[in-house]
Parts: sequence; C-alpha cells; structure tokens
Amino acid sequence: MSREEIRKALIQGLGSWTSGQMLAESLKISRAAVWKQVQSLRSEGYEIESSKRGYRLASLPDLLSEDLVKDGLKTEFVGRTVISHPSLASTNAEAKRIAPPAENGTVVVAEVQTAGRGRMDRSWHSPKGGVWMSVILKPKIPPALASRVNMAAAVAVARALEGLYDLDVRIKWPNDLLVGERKICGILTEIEAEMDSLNYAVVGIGINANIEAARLPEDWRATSISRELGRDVLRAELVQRVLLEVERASEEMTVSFDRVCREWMARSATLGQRVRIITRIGEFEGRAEALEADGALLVRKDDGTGERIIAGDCTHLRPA
Ligand code: BT5
Repeated sequence: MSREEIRKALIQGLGSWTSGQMLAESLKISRAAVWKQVQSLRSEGYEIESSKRGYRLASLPDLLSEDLVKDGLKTEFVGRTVISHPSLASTNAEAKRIAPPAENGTVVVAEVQTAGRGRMDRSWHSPKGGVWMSVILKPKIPPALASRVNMAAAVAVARALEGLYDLDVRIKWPNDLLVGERKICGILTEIEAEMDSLNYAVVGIGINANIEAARLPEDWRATSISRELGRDVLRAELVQRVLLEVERASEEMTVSFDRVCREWMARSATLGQRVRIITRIGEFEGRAEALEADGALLVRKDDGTGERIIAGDCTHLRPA
C-alpha cells in the first residue's frame, strides 16, 4: 500500500520536493522502505530526482499503467477494470480471451503490440508511443444492430481527439479516423453473438499518438497526434478521454441511436467523394452518395445504378 501512497504524494507535489523523512513518518515506515518504493517506481518509468530536500517527480510519465489510466478517470463503468501489458500480440485477441466472464467496460491496453490486427486479416503496426487498446462492451442489443457499436466508437474517438487537441477529425468509410486525408486511428470491432443476443463486442482502437512521421510508411497516408501538433501528448490522459467518450456514446447508442448516427454521417470524409470500392466479390468505382443508419454506404456507379455496400474497402479518388 505504501507504494500507492508514495506515488500519489509525488504526483500531488509534481515538480516540487517532498521530504523522505515526512513520507516515512506519515506512512509509519522506515526511510529505507520509502527509498525502496521510489526505486521500484523509477524502474516502472517514473523520473524521480532525489536530493537533500527529498524526492521530486520531474513530470508525469507517459505510461499506460493501470494506475495512471485510472487516476481521476471520470467514467461509471468503462475502465472500472483496466488491464495493462507492456507488450501483447494483440489487445483484441487478449480482450476476446478474457471477455466471457469479464465485466462490461473492461479495458485491455498495451504499450506495444507484436501482432496488431487490422480488418480482413491485415496487420496493424503498433510501435511504442501509440495507444493500442480494446474495450469489452456488453450492450443489450440484438446482433443485427452490432454495427452501431462500431459507429459509436468512431464518433467517440473523434470527439476525444477534437476535445483534447482541437483536431478536425473525419470518418472515412467504414471506420478510419482521418486528419486531413491521413489516417490517425483505426478501429476493429469484433463480436460474439447467439442468434438473438450479443454476448459481447470487443472494440479495438489503435491511435497513432506519439509516433514520429518517419516510423509510418509514406504509402499508408498515415499521421499521428505528435505529427499534427508538433509535440508529444500524455497518452494516459488520452485514454481517459477516449474511455469517457466511449461510455457516453455507448449510452447514447442504447437510448437514442439517432444522434450518434447523425454525427457519424456529419463527420464523413467519404460522402460526396469519387471512390473505388473493393468487396469480397469484386471492385468498382462511383460516387459515394449516402450513408445509412446500419453503417452501409450507397455508391452511384458510373452507369447510373446504385450499390449498397455493407462491408468492404473504400479508396477516395481524386476527381477526374
Ligand atoms: C484498421 O484496419 O484500421 C483497424 C486497426 C485496429 C487496430 C487496433 S489496435 C488495438 C486493437 N488490437 C488489435 O490487434 N487491433 C486493434 P484496416 O482498415 O484493415 O487498416 C489496416 C491497414 O492500415 C494496413 O494494411 C496498413 O496499410 C495500414 N496501417 C497499418 N498500421 C497502421 C498505423 N499504425 N497507422 C496507419 N495505418 C496503418
């Protein structure tokens, strides 16, 4: 317990000195025991200076540890349980493994993913500095409405990035978040369902947070928060905001989906664009004409016929 008290005291006194003697006295432990806890916090990544005056935390560490994500988290159920790993193959795979007995809103987060996954078995590049996380949600909706969870997640992350960093975030169909024409976040929602009930949804969110442009291959047309802002951000704060927005959007989704849906459409970067669509059965070009409440995209082909796409890939083409 003294670890947590020492950690909290150092965070409270951020940038100023806290006497080791006083810490020892108030916790009724020896100064050597305080030192041991400080050493262990240092090994976790906390930069703690020491001098005759005591200990000083230089700045909040940019870590996604359970306590930093939970410190001051303002949600009711999303993030009540946070499981943080230094490295995982994929947070979605881990979340699916633990989902059946897990409580609604459980979060799995990793500093690094070694086998991050995109849609359709593609891989997702997940180096240090990003936010790679999965939220287990158990909404009481029929499986036919599961696409709503995916749409709510996109709206939630867009609200978080806009609210914290004033970024203009748009949604490229089906669910990429773009700043300008560059992808800053990818979302992969996976579900487990019976005929008439959704057991759980795992919402995988990958945000390029503090990642240098040079580490994102140019042909992906990707960007990161640090690239857009010209500075690094505190990722734990970002995770907290995303969790808060995911909770709000998931509640909105069950009360009245209409608002989430309208915002999802209003944020669309795809509507009105000339697009190339690739589905499992073929590919074609046309104009993205409308979005529907179930997440489908309506494309007007060059021969005038309309096509309703539920799943597939979409490339924005430059106007001819
Ligand atoms: C996605 O797939 O956009 C969904 C990505 C979801 C990632 C999260 S991270 C936490 C959770 N755990 C997981 O294992 N996954 C989720 P898709 O639309 O298929 O995009 C994949 C394509 O984007 C790749 O083929 C690359 O071209 C490109 N790409 C890969 N890594 C990227 C990155 N970090 N930033 C931007 N583009 C990337």
